Amino acid sequence: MELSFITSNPGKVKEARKYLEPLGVNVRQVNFGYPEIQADTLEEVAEYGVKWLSERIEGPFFLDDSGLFIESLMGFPGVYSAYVYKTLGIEGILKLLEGVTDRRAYFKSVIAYWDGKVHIFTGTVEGEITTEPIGSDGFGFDPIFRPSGFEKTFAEMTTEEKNRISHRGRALEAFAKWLKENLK
Ligand code: ITT
Repeated sequence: MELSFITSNPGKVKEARKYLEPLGVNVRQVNFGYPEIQADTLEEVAEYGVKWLSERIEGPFFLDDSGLFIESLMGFPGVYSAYVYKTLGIEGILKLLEGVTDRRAYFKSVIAYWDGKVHIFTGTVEGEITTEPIGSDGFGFDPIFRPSGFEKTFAEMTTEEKNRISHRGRALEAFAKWLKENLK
């Protein structure tokens, strides 16, 4: 079967394909902008987006709303991660954390799937923000995020390595399990 992944981010699509293609699901990237409302949680943003899209897009589809939550910044940039990435960027985050010793952070990913109603799948991964960007793979904040228990940043990992432990990998795993059980 074919599922549309509504996203502007090819890095997300690459990760999703690794999980869903083995199930026989062909993932098609559809770059169709949708409103990302200002809300307190990624779940609310994802749910609003999926409902808005359901009135404009045919067939089953899903989207992924993610964020980086930095403990010493009270969870910032969190739901504002896309905007902060585009404005402050990685260097801006490193500047905000200059001299800060508590560098704990986590990524969270919310996948919202629409098949006539909304199904939500989430995943998180804990780690820390490095003091400089390291690595050139992945996308977004990957060069400054080192998951707990690992020596490498996400940007130093292959897609497979990142998927095994990442927020999106966890959410995709739950989504894939659900698809397997429900698409028989
Ligand atoms: P779409 O909304 O079009 O899917 P986006 O890149 O804007 O793409 P999000 O709003 O979900 O996606 O992402 C918020 C920000 O967090 C964005 O700047 C991403 O680059 C970054 N981000 C999301 N997932 C990430 C990951 O796995 N590794 C590094 N950065 C990530």
